[in-house]
Amino acid sequence: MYHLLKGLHEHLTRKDEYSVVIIGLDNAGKTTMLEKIKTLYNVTPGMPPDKIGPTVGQNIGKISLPSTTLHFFDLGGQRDIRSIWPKYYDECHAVVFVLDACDQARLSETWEVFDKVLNSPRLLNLPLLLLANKQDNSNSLSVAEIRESFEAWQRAHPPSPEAGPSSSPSEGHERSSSLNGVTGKWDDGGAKDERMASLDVMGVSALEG
Ligand SMILES: Nc1nc2c(ncn2[C@@H]2O[C@H](COP(=O)(O)OP(=O)(O)O)[C@@H](O)[C@H]2O)c(=O)[nH]1
Ligand SMILES: [Mg+2]
Repeated sequence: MYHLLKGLHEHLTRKDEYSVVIIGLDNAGKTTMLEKIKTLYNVTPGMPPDKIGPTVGQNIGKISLPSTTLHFFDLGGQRDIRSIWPKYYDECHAVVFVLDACDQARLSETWEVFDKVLNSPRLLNLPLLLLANKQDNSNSLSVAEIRESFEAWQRAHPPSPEAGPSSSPSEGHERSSSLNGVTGKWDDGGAKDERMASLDVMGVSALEG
């Protein structure tokens, strides 16, 4: 009887656990964002913004909601450490890509990196949220301007047949896509187009919460 009740209790109080990776260029505000989330949802507050330095490797965080536990992995965004991102893709349930909406000088680099993420086969069917951070700054681009900027970048950088949908062999998986002989484009069954159409873009301020 005890085991039955214990099992029932465990079943009823069980929490689903999800992992979320937070990626984006260095200085976008990823760590500030995660620390703010910790402050908002945990008893122990996250690190204050003035104590946050560049992330080398990963910064982790966990929050408990009534029926869910979320594990966050905020990954370093410097060019030479972005290669660690795909190692987290297998285990994650959602991706948050943070960009600095004030840094127009780095938008092209941002889109180059973001496009690679969009093309990542392991992420094609996962929820992906694009956060246009630093909306508290009067110089920041709005969500509509960010969308336009990415669309313009995509028009200027059509996918090349040689490159394929993902040029990252380190991701290891067999691709389900093939080169379309008529359009000359990689055909992923429309998964990327669907993703673009339903892409969630949100304006936020990690500093102000
Ligand atoms: N104005 C403003 N600055 C921010 C915001 N979020 C982060 N920052 C600043 O951007 C810089 C980089 O933040 P950080 O979290 O280290 O970026 P990360 O490299 O993406 O982790 C820091 O100086 C932050 O204080 C924001 O929402 N608004
Ligand atoms: Mg960081």
